Order: sequence, then C-alpha cells, then structure tokens
Amino acid sequence: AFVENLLKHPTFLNNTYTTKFIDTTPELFAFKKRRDRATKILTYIADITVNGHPETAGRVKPAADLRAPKPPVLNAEPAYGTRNLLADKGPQAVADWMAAQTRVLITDTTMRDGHQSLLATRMRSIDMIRATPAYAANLPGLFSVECWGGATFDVAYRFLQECPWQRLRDIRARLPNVMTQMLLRASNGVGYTNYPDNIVRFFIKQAAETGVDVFRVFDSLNWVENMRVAMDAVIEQEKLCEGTICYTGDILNPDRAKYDLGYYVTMGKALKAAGAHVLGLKDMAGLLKPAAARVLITALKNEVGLPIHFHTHDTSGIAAGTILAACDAGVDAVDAAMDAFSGGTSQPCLGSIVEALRHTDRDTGLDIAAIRGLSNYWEAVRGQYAAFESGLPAPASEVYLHEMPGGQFTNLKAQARSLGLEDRWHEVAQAYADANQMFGDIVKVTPSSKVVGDMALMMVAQNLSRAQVEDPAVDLAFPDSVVDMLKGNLGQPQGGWPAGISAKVLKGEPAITTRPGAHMTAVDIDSVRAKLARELQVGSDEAEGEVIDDEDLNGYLMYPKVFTDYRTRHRTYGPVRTLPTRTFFYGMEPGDEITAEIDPGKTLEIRLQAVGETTEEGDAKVFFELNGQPRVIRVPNRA
Ligand code: BTN
Ligand code: 3PY
Ligand code: ZN
Repeated sequence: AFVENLLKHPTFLNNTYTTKFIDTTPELFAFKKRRDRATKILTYIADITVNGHPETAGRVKPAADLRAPKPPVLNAEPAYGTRNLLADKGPQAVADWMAAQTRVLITDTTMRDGHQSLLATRMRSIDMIRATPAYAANLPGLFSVECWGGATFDVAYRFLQECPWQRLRDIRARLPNVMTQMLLRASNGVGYTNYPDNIVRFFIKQAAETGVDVFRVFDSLNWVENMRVAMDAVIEQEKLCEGTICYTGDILNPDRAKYDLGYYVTMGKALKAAGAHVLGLKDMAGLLKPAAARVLITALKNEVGLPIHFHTHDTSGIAAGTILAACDAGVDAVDAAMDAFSGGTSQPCLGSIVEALRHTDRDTGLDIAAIRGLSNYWEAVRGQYAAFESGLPAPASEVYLHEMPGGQFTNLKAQARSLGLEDRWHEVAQAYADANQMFGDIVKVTPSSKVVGDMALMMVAQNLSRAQVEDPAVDLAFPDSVVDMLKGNLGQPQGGWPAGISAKVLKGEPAITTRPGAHMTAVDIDSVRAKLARELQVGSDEAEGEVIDDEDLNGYLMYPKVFTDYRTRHRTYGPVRTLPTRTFFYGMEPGDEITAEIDPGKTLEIRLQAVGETTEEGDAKVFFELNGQPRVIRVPNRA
C-alpha cells in the first residue's frame, strides 16, 4: 500500500523516476544477467567467508547476540512536507515559509554526518533505505534529511562497493515528502581539490535530477568568490541553495580578532547577495559556544535577514547548550542526529533537543515516539559497524585547542594510528593547532582541514616544531597537499597566505591569487565518456549490458581511479550492496541463511552449507544453496 501510494503521489508522478535497472537493462538479457549476478554475489560471500574483509581484519566484531535492525512500523501515509512545498512553489517559497515558522525546524543528519563523524562514513545504503519509509510516514515534519555528499560519495565507491547515485535514487523514491539534503564543497564538489567549472555544474545538475533538494554549499576557506559557480548552478536547478559560512575561532575572544562578528556578518551579506535562499552556519568543529551563538545568531538575523540553518558537532559535550542558545536567539533550523548516532564528534541528540523545546514557543512539533522508534532501529544498525567505531570515549575540551572538524577527527586518528603515532595523539592535536597558526589561522574544513592534518602528522612524525618548519635554513619536503594549497589551488584565505611559509614551501614556484576555476579549461564531457567506455571496454562481452550514464560519468570525473576500480570489482562481485551488512563485512557461518533483493521483487535466498577443504591449486570450495539449489563456488584461499 505504501508503494502504491508513493507511485500515485503527485510529486512522484511529476518526477521522471525510473530505476536504473529498467533504464539500462534490455529485458531480453534479464534471465542471463540474473543468473550471472547471483554467481557473482556468491563469489563475494565465498571470498569474504574464506579470506575475511580487509577492512574488518583485526577490528572489534559486532556482538554475537546483536538484535537484527528492525525498521519502525509506518504510522500513516506520508503527509505533505517540505519537499512537496519545494516542488509546488519553489525554493524561495520554502525560505519564506521557514522564516514564518515559530517552531524550530530540524534536519536529521544520521545518514550523512552522523556516520561520517562516528563510523568513518562506512554506513551502507541498505541500512539507510530500510529506514527511509519511516521518515516519510512518521516524521513528515522534519525540515530535511541530510543523506548525501561530504565524504559519503567517495567512500561508497571506494570502500563499500556501491554506487552513491543509486543510494540517492533509492532514498528519494522512499522519501516523497521531506527534502533530502547534501553537503557540497563548492568548487571542490565532493572531492579534495577544485574542479573545472563545467564539471561542478554537471555534477550539481545530476545531483538535482537524481534527488537532492537542499544543497549546503561551503568553501573550505570561506571564499565567497569560489562559491558562486556552485551556488548559481543550484539556483538554476530551482533547488534550495544554502549558502554557508564556516565558523572558526571565537568571536568573543579578542585574541582571535581575525574572525570577529564583523567578519561573519560581512560574509553573510555576501552570500545573500550571491543568491543564497538560506544562510547556513556550519560549525564543523563544534567551536561555537552558547554565549557566542546568542551574539552571532542575533547579529546574522538582524543584519543579513535570511533564514538561518545551524550545524554543529558535540565534540566538546556542550553543543546542545549552543543549539538551545541559538534557538533563543531566533535560529530557524538546526541539525541533530538521531539519538543512537549523536554525541561526541557527531551532532547533538535529536530526541533530547526536541524534548528540551517541548512546551516552549519553539516546540518542534515532532513526535518523540517516532524519534524513539527510528533511534532504536539506528542503535541496532550501529552495532553492526563495531569495527569502525573509532571515537572519543568522552567529551573533550581539547577541541578548542586543535579545532579539528568532527568529520575529520576519527579519520586523522586512524591515519595517526597507521603511522604508529596513536599514542602521540595529543601531540598531533598541538601540531594541528601550530600548523593552523603557521598557515595564518585559516578555516579548517574539507579540504583545507586535510592539508593542516597532513602538515601536523609530518611535524609529529619528524619531531619538527613550528619554528623549525618555518626556518628557511631547515630544508624540508612538504606534503603535496601543502604545496598545492599554498599555490592557491584551493583558493584564497582571508588576508592571503603568509609570505614566509609560502616562499619556503613553493621554492620559487608561482602561486595564483585568483579563482582556481578561472585557470582550468572546460572538460569535454563527451570525449571523456568515449575514453572511459574504451578503458572499461563497454560494449565487449565482458562488459555485457554495461553503459556509462551521466551518473557514472560524474563519479569518474570526481574520482577517476576510485570509479574504475569500483566498476572492475563490480564485474567480479555484482550487486553486493544488496547483502545484509553483517554478511558484507564478515561473510557467513555454515547454516546461516540470508536473502538479497537484487531487483524489486527478485530475491536470492542464500544458505551457506559448508566451507570445504582447499584444493592443491589453493582454491577453497564453498557450498551454498541458492533458492533451494546446490551451488559450489571456488575462491582462492589467501587466508
Ligand atoms: C576494499 O577494496 O577494501 C573494499 C571492497 C571489497 C573488495 C573485495 S572484498 C573480497 C576481495 N578481497 C579483497 O581483498 N578485496 C576484494
Ligand atoms: C565534509 O566536507 O565532508 C565535511 O563534513 C565538512 O565538515
Ligand atoms: Zn558536520
């Protein structure tokens, strides 16, 4: 009944939604492809069962008695929500509606920043897709569901062996009434470096078509000049453009005068002039303290006049206090993560914020039982990813020293571990702060935060002080990312790059001070498509049925090697995104039975019978039952 309702939904009918499978697979080949895909999936399960998954080796295993995640019961048909308003009346009407609300509007970040900040971005699409109908049915009053962009794009292809576009399409199909939201790094797209303007536009057009409603656009140096191409493209797509200020420093601290109240108000006005429908305030490290939030939100409300959407991280443990202060000061919308994915380096707790505001004039009106139902589901989901828990056991005021973004913290810690520096973490934190000052006290958010992180790891690994790094007499090889940034390839920070360190890093090479995109030639997208088709041998027997559509091309343009590696693995392993998460990361035990829905209504029932001896050639024989029929799969035993 839900699907029927969805299909009849006016917004849905207006859309050109079809599944990619229908688009790209001639019916003629359906039978053959189904059989092939089943064999591929069995090969994957056999491989992981015999050899283990490279990413979970040596990591904590999920509890053996972990309850299976059970999505909440749907209470109602999806009620009219923000997405309907956007489709009916356009983005300016959504912004006007926001400004007219007394209640605080809430964005749920669980499916993007929540797992990016707590689980190294490893949440798989299947766990999201199963939750999405409950958002549509039980929480239609949410402002938006952040579920795409940031690091999720890259990680989907690179580590999860799944297509990020398909994730978006699948979420969109189940969320007809509430806006989806993505995080876009302006000219850096969803990557780590500036892309040519036409690639940025091509990407945004595709994201809008596949299903993004709200684009939170930021620049890693807060350079509005470098945000215009992306903002214009969002506006052209008639989607909600959230032009975003990244917050750093402390407006109440006279020693950090570079980023004072005037700086943020000026930037807010520039974003409004650039066409933002909504002003995003992105406190990526969680540095905005409650008293400062009161001052900042009040000033931005009065002097910019756009509705304000506030995002923060709970690394310090006081982010909920900041949110409540922002609510007092008249913020329009705030981000929070479902309880089970909140706290620490993630967003503060959604259910608790909703309850804190209950029976006040800013009551969100959200159903706390519906929130609990979803959070209980997310709690069971999180348990399956125990191998990727990397976090912070307790709140840490150290964040005010290092100023690391919540989304970077666990990643940098993992990088430090891989370099053997984990027990020197507090030195990394200090070096990060020193590197920031050395670069002139910059905004630190992807990708500028990665550059500061690379510099900090080098300083700790080589026992270098800031003074030594800056000393012209000490010869050093700097990380590539540092050279690239000081060449101007990420854009310009407030006040420009410091002359001393620039001269030392650049060793006489030239730097630009104008917009990087203005120096890049447009990519000929159709010739890239042809080249990629040749490289992947699309049209050959091996690639039977494959096409390179605009979504694929966008993946390739952002991450060429990551994309082609993904496609190559896909040929061997098939649609492994349909496997349950435990199977994907740990394989199966003899006697286990799972199902995998490889197309709507087409389900594989898979039972692992036994893992046989390894042959003289080094192959393990793995015995399955597939839809009741015996199947034997051989995989190389590398264990
Ligand atoms: C990765 O590349 O780390 C994630 C994708 C999984 C690749 C598969 S897992 C089974 C086989 N064994 C490997 O080491 N890689 C592939
Ligand atoms: C990203 O760009 O991925 C971020 O989360 C920045 O905060
Ligand atoms: Zn964030």
